[in-house]
Amino acid sequence: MKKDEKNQSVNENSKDQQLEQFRSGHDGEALTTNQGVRVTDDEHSLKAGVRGPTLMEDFHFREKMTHFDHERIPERVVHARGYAAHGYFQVYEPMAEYTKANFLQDPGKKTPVFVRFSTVAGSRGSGDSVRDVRGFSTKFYTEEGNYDLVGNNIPVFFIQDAIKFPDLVHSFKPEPHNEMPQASTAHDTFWDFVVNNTESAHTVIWAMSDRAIPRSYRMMEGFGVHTFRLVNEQGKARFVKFHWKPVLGVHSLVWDEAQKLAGKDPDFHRKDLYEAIEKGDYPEFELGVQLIEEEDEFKFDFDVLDPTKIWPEELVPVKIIGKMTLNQNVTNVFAETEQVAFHPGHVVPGIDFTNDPLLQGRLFSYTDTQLTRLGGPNFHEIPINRPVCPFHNNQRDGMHRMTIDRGQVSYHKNSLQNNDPHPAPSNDGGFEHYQEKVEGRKVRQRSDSFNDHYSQAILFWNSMSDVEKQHIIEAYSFELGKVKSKDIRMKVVKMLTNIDLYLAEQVADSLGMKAPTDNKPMEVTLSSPALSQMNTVKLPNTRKVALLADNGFNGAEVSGLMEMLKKSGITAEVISQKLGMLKGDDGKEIEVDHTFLTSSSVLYDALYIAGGQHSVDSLKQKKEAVYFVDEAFSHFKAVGAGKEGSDLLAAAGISTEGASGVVIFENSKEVTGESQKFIDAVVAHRHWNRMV
Ligand code: HDE
Repeated sequence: MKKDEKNQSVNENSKDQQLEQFRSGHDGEALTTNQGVRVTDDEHSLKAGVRGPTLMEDFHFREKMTHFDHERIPERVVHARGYAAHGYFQVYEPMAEYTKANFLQDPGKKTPVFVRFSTVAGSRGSGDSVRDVRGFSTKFYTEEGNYDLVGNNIPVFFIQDAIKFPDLVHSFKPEPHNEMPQASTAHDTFWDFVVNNTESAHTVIWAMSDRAIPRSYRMMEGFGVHTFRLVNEQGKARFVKFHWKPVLGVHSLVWDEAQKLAGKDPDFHRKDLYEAIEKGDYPEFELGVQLIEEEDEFKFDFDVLDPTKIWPEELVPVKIIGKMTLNQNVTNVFAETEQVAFHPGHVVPGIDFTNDPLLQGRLFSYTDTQLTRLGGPNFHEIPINRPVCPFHNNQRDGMHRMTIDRGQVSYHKNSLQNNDPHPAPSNDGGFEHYQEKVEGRKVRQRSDSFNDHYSQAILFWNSMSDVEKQHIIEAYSFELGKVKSKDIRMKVVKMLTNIDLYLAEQVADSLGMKAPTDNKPMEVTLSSPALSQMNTVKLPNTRKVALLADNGFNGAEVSGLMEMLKKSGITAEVISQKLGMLKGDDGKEIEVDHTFLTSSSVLYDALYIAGGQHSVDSLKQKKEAVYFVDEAFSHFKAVGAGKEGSDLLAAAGISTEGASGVVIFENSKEVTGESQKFIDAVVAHRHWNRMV
């Protein structure tokens, strides 16, 4: 069948319809064994006498226990902790000028996608909010096959050659002699690796920035990191870097909050994603491409093949080409999120590789790791991994083969089956590798053009606001404060003198050391405003406000506020001393969502203290309420309060006089104007002026 005739019908539901064939519900069904035999009793094993030994012939017991004994599969060697969702992608306009990839041509087409977000270092059960790079993997189920964009939320990587990946990972994983610390780079071996592999300097400063503690998976960028190629129908290729831009902007936690969240709610990010999708607040990301003409390969002061370098957006603009919407949670986390197998080598015609030595090594690693993790070579048949287009070849057998291949023939070339399945020429959809000219000697070397390890670390530092710089200083200070070796601490400080002397001095000072004075960073005057989160999009949508109240709260004010928040897409949850109903001063009741025991300010973006003297007086007596307010304020969050609510602020030692992001509703009957001020304060996300 010609490519054009087959499967032009891929739409946003194609993957879901395919998965539906494998879904199983058990409502109203009798319990059976895996052989389909009905089971009479699932609580008592078969015994010789009520107090006697269990009998081997109890096939139900044996089968149940055996299956349970083998429920676990190896977790991913990196990116073990993750969460995923389904959605679709739509291109804004045909991209034929740049690529022949079919899913990038028709703005009316919705291509199904599956996206998995992850942390890198932690085990499968580790906390979501730890300081780490985040994985951002997208599988596009296109009619030309699966295309995987397996990226991160940081645009550069720690190393320049894949051969060093096992070393990098060994250094940041828990140390082998005591298996500590979990999901953290704040230990000796990681920093030992850093100082001995200075190509890491740029990515490390990103990892020490607020990018490594995202507020939500929905609020972080994604990057393909490597340089790939887009190839059009005429065979013309261009270098490309891929970007995902979150419609909600790029937002972060503060470090104290991130650490507390790891205990208060280790599922913070997965819950956020799951709940947003359940509520219909579908996360959206725009796809952007940066393009460099092949003939401009050597025009820049970075090597386009070096994965430790960005292409500053101000130099090479990001062209926004489409949007991805995540609109469906998985049915079963193991079947989908855990068994999904991404691979940067899964490309479709129109997308191709470059010689980035990190990418080249990845092309080997991803299939290889699935062989162990998913138990053999047939993992492409697992429902979540199947393409939505047909696939045919002469590969056969292996563990867990599900396809029942008809016929006598399983080889190419053949005459017994008219040479089917037959290769397809490129004009019939066959993948044709870009014919890059390559020549060279076999060497174990790196190009000299990869030698600059610091200029873009400096560029990143230059691009940060003062607040972001302070956070970076604190992050290095935290991590190195946990490093036991003074020698390694000093070596990192020395390394920092190649980025910025103030940074080095401040970190050294926190470690009780003096930064060496015999070194100076190279001159880099460039900065990239696009790198600072201060310049990101700020929206009210899906922000979460904790509303502190008790009996006697100001009813008119609270209902007016709630209405205004809802209109802006902000959710409010009522926090009080006990669950149940609270009665307002107008006799109306509201339901309490959480108590001070089950909740915490770190779970919210902002705080509102309901007015009403009785309510406020009661909360003032409760040290948990006072702490809640104090903590939210100290995390720079918007704080609103009804007139009497300012008493609780005072109890927390917060002066409302000119405090940034604090909005007092003086006239609770006129909530509209005050609410807008409060909403603006929430939208601002953090009120950093409180730092000074
Ligand atoms: Fe990966 N990486 N990686 N990586 N990576 C894996 O594949 C590897 C790298 C990334 O949600 C593994 O299926 C090597 C860069 C993500 O399932 C493994 C190198 C980037 C995920 C592997 C890199 C990534 C992985 C482990 C150096 C950003 C999670 C389990 C050359 C562009 C995918 C698995 C998911 C997972 C190898 C570097 C992103 C072992 C050898 C650079 C998002 O194959």
